[in-house]
Amino acid sequence: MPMPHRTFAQVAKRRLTGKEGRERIRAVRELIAELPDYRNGPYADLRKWLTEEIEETRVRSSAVHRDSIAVRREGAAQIALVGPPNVGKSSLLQALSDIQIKTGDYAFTTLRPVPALTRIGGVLVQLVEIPGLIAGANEDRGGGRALLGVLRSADAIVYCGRPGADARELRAVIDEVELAGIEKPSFLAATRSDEAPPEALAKLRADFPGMDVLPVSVLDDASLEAFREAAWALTGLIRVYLRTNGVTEPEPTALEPGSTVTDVADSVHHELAATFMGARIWGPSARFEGQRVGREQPVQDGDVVELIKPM
Ligand SMILES: Nc1nc2c(ncn2[C@@H]2O[C@H](COP(=O)(O)OP(=O)(O)O)[C@@H](O)[C@H]2O)c(=O)[nH]1
Ligand SMILES: [Mg+2]
Repeated sequence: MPMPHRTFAQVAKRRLTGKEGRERIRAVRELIAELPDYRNGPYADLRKWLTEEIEETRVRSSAVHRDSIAVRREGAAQIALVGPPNVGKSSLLQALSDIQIKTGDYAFTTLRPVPALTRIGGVLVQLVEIPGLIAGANEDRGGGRALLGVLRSADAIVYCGRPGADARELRAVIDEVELAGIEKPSFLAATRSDEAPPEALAKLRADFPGMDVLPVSVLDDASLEAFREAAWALTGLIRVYLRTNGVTEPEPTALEPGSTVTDVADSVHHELAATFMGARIWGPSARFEGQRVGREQPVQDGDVVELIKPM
């Protein structure tokens, strides 16, 4: 006759109290071994809870070393990727950059933020994977405070959720970020979308109605390109291509939103900003190609600008 599940839960809590690290994991394993082997119902719930305890204990032990995590900023903007374990964050980071990151089909493969540079329309942008952000992060569970600190300093956040996964996992992550008072431009990447039946994608959209949802798969280059452009749009930055003697430079200049032609000139040379006579402009801001504009003309993402230098 197995112990009633409520009694078992009490015994389990008592046996885990005050234990951390390896000792706690060993105690959890012993408890799991003692559980009756039901697939459903209260004993199955207990097994799930205990299994999660193992992961969370691991995260907590590694958290001792992550009180302050500084991710050195590189590139024109920093975008954090955050979501539950195993949704494909590392894979996405890897597909978008040329770094090698360990991935695995189990929880918490990576425990620290991992930065990587990706090129978006010729501009380098830093992506940072934030692994292991769990419910209770605001109380520093799983070293959550330091992770939230990284999110706070990012320019934008891409939430990652796998269609078909338990929505509560992603909800918990979003709740922690909101609880921390962090508000950034963001969208929801529906990861591993090649594996997702249309109903699962529709359900993800329904579960997170306030968010823009972008399906992405590391196996689909077009989806990766769409991801890059959506991530760029989050930064609010403007890419302007300089044109000199009729030749457009392939690498754009990244400028703050609200920039003008004078800021473009300033990015080339301060002195030029003081003396240039206006510009010709092609692209989204131009009423017609090669339009002549004044020094205060605002620029938009994708504009081509030829500065008119003094004689
Ligand atoms: N089919 C498919 N599998 C993926 C995709 N992205 C990740 N995976 C797999 O999902 C598992 C978890 O990926 P990982 O990047 O480690 O997830 P993370 O824990 O969120 O960093 C690995 O087995 C990956 O190979 C995807 O776009 N399509
Ligand atoms: Mg990972």
